[in-house]
Amino acid sequence: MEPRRLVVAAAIVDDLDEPRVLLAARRATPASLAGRWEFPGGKVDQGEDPVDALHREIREELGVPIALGPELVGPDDGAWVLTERYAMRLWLAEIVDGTPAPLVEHDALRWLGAGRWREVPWLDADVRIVDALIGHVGRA
Ligand code: 9L3
Ligand code: MG
Repeated sequence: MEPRRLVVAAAIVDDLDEPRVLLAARRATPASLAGRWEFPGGKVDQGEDPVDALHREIREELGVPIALGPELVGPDDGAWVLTERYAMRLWLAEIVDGTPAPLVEHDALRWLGAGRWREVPWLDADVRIVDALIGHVGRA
């Protein structure tokens, strides 16, 4: 059995010190995931540092630089198992400059206000991470 491929993603919030608003991205591709919402991010390349990969992915996907806050450590060796093929690490983040846009594999972005972080159909694998994030920041 192959080890799971590592995916990195960002929980982009309005303010790392006091998160109220969370950025969700709607997948346009692949067809099996289209229409569902996720934390933006993607696969770490061979030999690439995970944090470097996250900055690269968010620049590619949303066109903006981010600053990272704490990692939301998962229950599976610190990661979040998504599927048989993928495990994910996720960091809180905020945008440093500019306005994000759905450039590559998303067709919509939405800022979810306080109390509304569950109000989009997240990817199945991301649902429990949203719940953990809400617990972590102590608000939704
Ligand atoms: N995935 C799940 N939740 C996420 C992200 C960024 C990715 N928040 C899953 C979807 C794909 C796989 O991980 O099956 C690889 O992601 P990508 O490289 O297609 O973004
Ligand atoms: Mg991606």
